[in-house]
Amino acid sequence: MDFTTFVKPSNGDSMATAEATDGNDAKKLQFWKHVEYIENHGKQEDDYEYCMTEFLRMSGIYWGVTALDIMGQLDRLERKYVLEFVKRCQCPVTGGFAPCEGHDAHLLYTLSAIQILCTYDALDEIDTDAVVRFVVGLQQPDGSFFGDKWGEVDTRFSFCAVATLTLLKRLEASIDVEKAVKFVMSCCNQTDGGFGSKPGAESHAGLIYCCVGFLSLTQRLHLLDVDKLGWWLCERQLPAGGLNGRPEKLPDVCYSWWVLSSLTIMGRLHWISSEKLQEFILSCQDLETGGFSDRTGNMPDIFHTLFGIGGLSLLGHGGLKPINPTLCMPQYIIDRLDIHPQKLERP
Ligand code: GRG
Repeated sequence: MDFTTFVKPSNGDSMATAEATDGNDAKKLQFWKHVEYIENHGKQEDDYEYCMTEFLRMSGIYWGVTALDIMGQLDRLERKYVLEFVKRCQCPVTGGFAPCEGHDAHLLYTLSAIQILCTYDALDEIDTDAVVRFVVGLQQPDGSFFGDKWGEVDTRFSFCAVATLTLLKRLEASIDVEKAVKFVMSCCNQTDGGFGSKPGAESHAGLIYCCVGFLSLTQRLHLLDVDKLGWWLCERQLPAGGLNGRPEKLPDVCYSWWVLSSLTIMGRLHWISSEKLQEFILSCQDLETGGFSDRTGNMPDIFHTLFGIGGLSLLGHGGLKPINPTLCMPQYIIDRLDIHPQKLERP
């Protein structure tokens, strides 16, 4: 697969090198450098890291497409080639999507594929009935979801299933929503109000996003202990401003998405210091190449780039389009689809 074809030919000098640099750069969003970083990501097909991440290529494209769209720069990618790649990854047998050709279909990449198709308003170009059959076939008698035919169960897959069906507008008419809710609630920990990957598993901000997002999509946010969970989530902010994913862990830019989106859905975004978090996120920009890393000074990657930009959008940073906290897609697309994930008002 030639990913270079996803990127439109450059029509001038590198914007990254043309952008002036000064001592305050780490405090400002390096907008054009990030745009160029995402464009270049698709050109590095001989790069070791790029090759080693083939198994998650579909999600990588979703991260890049979404970040560019939030920055108003979606037209830098070739729509036609992105869509051709996505369509080649739909499995003719199961109906689900693989991360790239030659791999097995999985719920994780099926959601990413549907998110990309929605962004390009191209759902009519694939067999959506087959996708619904794939998702429905993965629900288990206890309401949980396998990620694929190999049978791993995880609350991430519950989220991916309901998010995919919501985007296809087939949620109520397909799976057993009540049982799915019961399973997710069985993963809630009474001590901190958080959620883990399965019943009894430790609370983790990434899985909390999946479960809060799941409850937002199924209109069941009343089942949350919002004050207890909100308190645990805002305790994730460390003195230097960054957020970790559970106690005693290091901060990581990606929790700017998992924690902030959950707090936003619960109407409690104001419980953390926006100013200090923005400072931390901006300190994780690579001032030379663009892109965001997990922590200050580390190598950037496309995953942290989306979640850095997504976090800044949730915090209302200028120059970025609003992002939907439940589906991690630009709000204008969610509006176009006429989808309404539940969100609590600030008390
Ligand atoms: C549509 C945005 C979107 C997502 C789809 C797959 C998924 C749903 C969500 C993944 C949520 C998740 C589990 C995120 C955590 C990712 C991460 C950085 C895990 C690292 O965990 P550890 O234990 O790191 O290695 P810590 O930070 O705890 O030390």
